[in-house]
Amino acid sequence: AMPHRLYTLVFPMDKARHRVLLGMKKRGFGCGKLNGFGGKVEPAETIEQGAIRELAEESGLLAAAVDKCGLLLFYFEDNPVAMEVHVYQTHGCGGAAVETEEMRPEWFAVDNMPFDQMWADDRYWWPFVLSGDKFVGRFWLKADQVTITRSELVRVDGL
Ligand code: 6U4
Ligand code: NA
Ligand code: NA
Repeated sequence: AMPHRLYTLVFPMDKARHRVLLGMKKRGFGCGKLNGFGGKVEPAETIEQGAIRELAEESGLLAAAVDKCGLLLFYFEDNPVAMEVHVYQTHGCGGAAVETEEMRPEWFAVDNMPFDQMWADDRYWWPFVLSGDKFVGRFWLKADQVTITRSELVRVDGL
C-alpha cells in the first residue's frame, strides 16, 4: 500500500464558536495561504499530542483537549507518500494568539471564511466542521499542489 505521512490540522474557535483563528503561513508548505495550525506528528507522541503541540508552537494558544472532526488524504502527482491529515477543532483555549516565525494569526467569522486564500479543498469540507458531522476526504492533486484532479468526500459515523 502507498505510504502515508501523518499531519495534524487544528481549528481553534472562540468559546461561542463564532470565530476561528487562522494563520497566514510565512514559510514552508502552504506559504502565503491562510490555514489551520498543525504539522508533522513526531514519533514519540500521539496524533492528539502532536495537534496540541503544533497549535501551541504556531499560535500561542493552549488547548487542554482537541475534538476530532475529520481525516483528509492528499495524493500529489509527483510524491509517492500520501499526506494523512487529522483535522481537529477546539474552543475556549488558554493563552493568547501570537505571531510566530511560521504563522501570522487572524480571527475570522466561521460563516465567512477566506476560502480564496485557503487550500482549494477547504471550502468543500469546512461545512462538516461547522455541523459536527465527521468526514473523510480524499483529494488527488497535480504537482502544482493546487489543482484538484479528483476528489471524494463522505460523512462517516466515526473516525
Ligand atoms: P516544519 O516546518 O518542518 O516544522 P511542520 O510544521 O511539521 O513543518 P507543515 O507545516 O509542513 O509541518 O505541515 C503541513 C500543514 O499543512 C499541516 O498542518 C497540514 C496542513 N495542510 C496540508 N494540506 C492542507 C490542506 N489541503 N488544507 C489545509 N491545511 C492543509 O487547510
Ligand atoms: Na506546521
Ligand atoms: Na513541526
